Amino acid sequence: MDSRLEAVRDTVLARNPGEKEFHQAVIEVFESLGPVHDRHPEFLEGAVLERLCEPERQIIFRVPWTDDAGRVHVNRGFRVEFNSALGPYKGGLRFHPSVYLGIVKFLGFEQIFKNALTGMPIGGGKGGSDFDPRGRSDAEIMRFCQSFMTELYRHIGEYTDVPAGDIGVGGREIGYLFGQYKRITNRYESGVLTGKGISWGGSLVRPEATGYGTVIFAQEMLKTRGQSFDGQRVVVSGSGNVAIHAIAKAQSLGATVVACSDSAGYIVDEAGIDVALLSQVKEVERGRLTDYAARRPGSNHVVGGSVWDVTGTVALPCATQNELDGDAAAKLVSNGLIAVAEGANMPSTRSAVSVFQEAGILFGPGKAANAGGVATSALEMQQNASRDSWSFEHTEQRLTEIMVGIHDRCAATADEYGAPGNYVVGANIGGFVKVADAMLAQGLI
Ligand code: NDP
Ligand code: 2IT
Repeated sequence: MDSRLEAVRDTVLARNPGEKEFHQAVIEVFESLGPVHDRHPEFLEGAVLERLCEPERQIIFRVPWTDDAGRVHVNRGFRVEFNSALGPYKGGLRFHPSVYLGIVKFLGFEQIFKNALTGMPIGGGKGGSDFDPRGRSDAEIMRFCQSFMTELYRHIGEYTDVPAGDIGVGGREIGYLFGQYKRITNRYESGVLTGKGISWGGSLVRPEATGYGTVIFAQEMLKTRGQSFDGQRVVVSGSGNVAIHAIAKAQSLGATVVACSDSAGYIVDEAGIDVALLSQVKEVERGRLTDYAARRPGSNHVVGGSVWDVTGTVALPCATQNELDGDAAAKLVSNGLIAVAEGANMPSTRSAVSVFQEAGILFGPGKAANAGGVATSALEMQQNASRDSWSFEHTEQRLTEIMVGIHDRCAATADEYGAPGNYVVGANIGGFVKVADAMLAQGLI
């Protein structure tokens, strides 16, 4: 790392003790930014990095709720409003027991650069709760969402902060959150949340957008080597929103997706994952991958182990942070991998990224490759602002243009800074310069 940035890094780490995922995300970005500071001494003089690493506002709140038996539970709610240089804070809400401030800050920090790369007018933020939705009834989920919004509503708004989904938060939760926001404020403020249902202000393609976008980004990377998805053998992790639509898109481009996973294990389906069955099991029935294996002849469910043991030419990690480590990366490489695109946020550890890059694997980092979700959220905001709704084809076309644009900007930025083919450098510098310029233009903020 550039020595001028080391002191800033040390201060950030010391000021935020114990937040190891936030540290990891900060270090990964700083490692790319030395050359930018050679060309832009004004970023150092203006202490842009010091400011960028300190969220504009952090909100932590109590979320009390009752289960179906009348028992009281207390969870912790978070919203980190990280940076509004380019637009209102924008980013998802995650409901998962592992959520704490360090996770929300890593996600919010990544979101700043991702959102800048989309070219849309959106700042960066993230939120969530350590609430565990697993095994909870619809009524319990609703009561939790209503309690969560009873505090959150005073901090958000279409011009202020616009949450959406992430792990554990999908269309059902956005519905309950929107209903409670409307009830408290007495405003039908469509643009306050994205990922809404189609009949009440949502955008077509938003559910598919992250997974589709990840595959479109990977396809653009493959094209630079004269290849495509056609005939590739793809391994996916996760089996939630991002994974399911990544699988569907990859198969529509001629690939065979042979494996996907959840937190209990993985399935191998040599004939190619049956997306309709996977969606029925995971999205409609909210079941487990064992249910898929039981209903799909020829598929196997493997308990424990790692989905990355399965041989593939393209890997799409679409579950969670740090799910793919250096050993898994080495195994994938030795099994013939040619490309990785991150549907999840920071799924590859730093040593995994080094293994991929040293082996010359095409590697698309999450802040570029999974930006299609938030970009389509921005398209939803655009439709809400004009009280319009676009067709699936038009919206998908916009998503495709945005993803191709992100790919090309990352590639061009990497070339410009002497790191051809390095999408990590391209994404970090491309996102950073846009935000840094806007921050300087807006004075000391
Ligand atoms: P979902 O809740 O729909 O699905 C999450 C999937 O990941 C599930 O299969 C889940 O398994 C698995 N998973 C979650 N946590 C863990 C864990 N600790 N260990 C192993 N498996 C785990 O979430 P999404 O599909 O929306 O999100 C997946 C990833 O994509 C996240 O990193 C998210 O930040 C990122 N992302 C999401 C976007 C979106 O638009 N939704 C946009 C951009 C990025 P199980 O059910 O067993 O817990
Ligand atoms: O990580 C992400 O980009 C998301 N979870 C989507 C955020 C959004 O506002 O659509």
